[in-house]
Amino acid sequence: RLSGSIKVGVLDVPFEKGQDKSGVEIGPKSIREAGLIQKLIECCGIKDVKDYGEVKYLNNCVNAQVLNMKHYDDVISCSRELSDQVEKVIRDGRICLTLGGDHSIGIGTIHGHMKAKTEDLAVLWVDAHADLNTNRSSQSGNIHGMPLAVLAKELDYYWPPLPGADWLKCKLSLRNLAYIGLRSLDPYEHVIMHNLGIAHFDMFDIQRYGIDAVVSAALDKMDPDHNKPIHVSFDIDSLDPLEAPSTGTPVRGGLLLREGIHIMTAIYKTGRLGALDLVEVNPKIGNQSDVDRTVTAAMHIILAAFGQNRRLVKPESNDLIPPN
Ligand code: NNH
Ligand code: MN
Ligand code: MN
Ligand code: MN
Repeated sequence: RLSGSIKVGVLDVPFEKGQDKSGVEIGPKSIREAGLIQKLIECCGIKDVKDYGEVKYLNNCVNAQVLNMKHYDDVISCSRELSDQVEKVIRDGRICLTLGGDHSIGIGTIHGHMKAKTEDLAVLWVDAHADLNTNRSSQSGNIHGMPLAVLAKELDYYWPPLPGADWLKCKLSLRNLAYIGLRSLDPYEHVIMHNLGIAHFDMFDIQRYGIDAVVSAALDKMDPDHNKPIHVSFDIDSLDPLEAPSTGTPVRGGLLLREGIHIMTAIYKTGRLGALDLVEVNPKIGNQSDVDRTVTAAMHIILAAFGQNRRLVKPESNDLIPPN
């Protein structure tokens, strides 16, 4: 079995300052308490899972401010530390599984992955939202709606100087990015998306072509030669709120869990997954059953990425239950 030789490193980022709602910082804890590490071993057959614990940061650019970027200093300080941690996990020869926290942590995880391997990463962003706002296009000032614009080579020119962010050197080419699950973009995000020709597959595409064809097309677009390391950033709000109600900005009409699992299985099969982020699980939203449903959905997504096989297999013996 392929997954037997995989090595995994798990990182928690209990960070919530990229958005307004309290609770997303306990996402990592809730996913772990549902048995994450044990399940990676038992359900995926992974023999080597290392726990890197929580990312802790010191606010090392206190009071640095940028127009319309809430908690700018915290986000930048946390991203810097996270980038170093992700780099370390990957340099240890492991696939880095990062548990968020809000989606602003995508800045640090992708940056760290690029530092460890190459700027030429393929990034699959599974989300209801594009997270492609600059500080001037954002209508909320929440940085969890901006990580890809911060990282994008092609959008460098649209940013004012970013104090305390001189370490943020690697940049992602938007040609290496593909989206699945989009259904809620801000006006300017639509413009960037189509102006720069970013590969995107929305709910209409999924309904029309089916999820299997959509993942293959996404892989072809972001990585035409099928040789790049892959980074998947999975926002739990890509799933339909019936599947994952406990999240800060639910949008109805989303992915079925079945489709989310199929995406991750396809990624696993490439053998090129380098890092996975699972973000925006907020256990303070909804009742206990909503939270359980959301956490188990997140678990299925993660396990599929690490090779859990849900297909029916032929039994070893054909003997029926013995008669009385
Ligand atoms: N586009 C909105 C914003 O920038 C919402 C972003 N919210 C998310 N993104 N949950 O995944 O504020
Ligand atoms: Mn997001
Ligand atoms: Mn989202
Ligand atoms: Mn379009």
